[in-house]
Amino acid sequence: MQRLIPTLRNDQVDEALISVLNSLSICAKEISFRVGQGDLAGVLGSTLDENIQGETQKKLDVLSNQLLKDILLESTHVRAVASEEEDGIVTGAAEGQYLVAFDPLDGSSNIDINSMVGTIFSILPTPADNSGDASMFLQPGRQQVAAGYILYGPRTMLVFTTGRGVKMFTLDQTVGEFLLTDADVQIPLDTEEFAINMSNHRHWRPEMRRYIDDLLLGKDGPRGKNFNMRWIAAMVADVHRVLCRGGLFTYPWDGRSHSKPYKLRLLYEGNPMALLVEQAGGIAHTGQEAILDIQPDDIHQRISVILGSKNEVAACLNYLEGSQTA
Ligand code: AFP
Repeated sequence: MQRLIPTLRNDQVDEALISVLNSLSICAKEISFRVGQGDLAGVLGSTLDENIQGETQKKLDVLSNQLLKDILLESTHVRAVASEEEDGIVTGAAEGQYLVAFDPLDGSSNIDINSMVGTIFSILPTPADNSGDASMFLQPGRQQVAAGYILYGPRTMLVFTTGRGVKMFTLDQTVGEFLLTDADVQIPLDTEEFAINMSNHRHWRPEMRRYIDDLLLGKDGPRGKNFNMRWIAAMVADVHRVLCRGGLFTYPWDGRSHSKPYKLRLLYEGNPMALLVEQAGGIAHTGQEAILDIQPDDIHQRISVILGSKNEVAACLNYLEGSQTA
């Protein structure tokens, strides 16, 4: 099986980007080890701090964030990083060609129960004006030069795209190498599986409630077939399942909080996952527009997400036709 760097060279990826992806793979091995140690290394539980999102930080959130910052900002190819766990951007080499936005440990609420978590990353080109401030990151997701995630599950997997399709690598713990295990990921066009946090049903727009209610009616309803539901409460794991066997994943608009009607972040959750899904033949949408077309106005901006199997996302969007915000 092919290793990471030869695979990237086969795809004619430029050496600077290869170096950044290799830095991410080094972080992945260390985080994988720490996640795997859990209580044995005293890294479970929460800190006394909150992040910019107002969320209590888990010890592993902070550790993973620090590790990614340290290793990425050592690189002369990284101009700056933006993180879910950082209020603002952290600048690096003035000559760095790339920006890296990341969620260091997505699914933190799963850490203490030994469920799946992951690191999500998005790599953007440093803009020509190279302002050195957060505005550098405010680029539509279509500008990403690479995006992906590391999933810390029974197997540690590195999944990413550099714009030439989606590849999956599995960490061989015996030699500490990521080996290519899927060279061309394709999302099935149709599915019988959906992923949503059903406890928010009463807060959704009526059009989204009707779409989900029709899924639940199964073959007795207008869809004419039965559906199954999965919810891992870690986007990285739910999207991995969609890439592996199809499905529809959504975290739609809800009226719980008028200040925060959306849950998922654009820069380091929506955009990287949207690039992967589109590269694998699926659709990634907000209900109003393709996620990759959004012009960001803040590095921690949140959005509605509907992504997965092309024909099922299209069916969902038909229900939402004309609704203000899905
Ligand atoms: P945490 O990282 O705070 O656990 O949040 C994970 C997440 O941002 C995303 O990965 C999940 O899909 C979603 O939140 C889960 O949200 P619920 O807690 O509403 O299930």
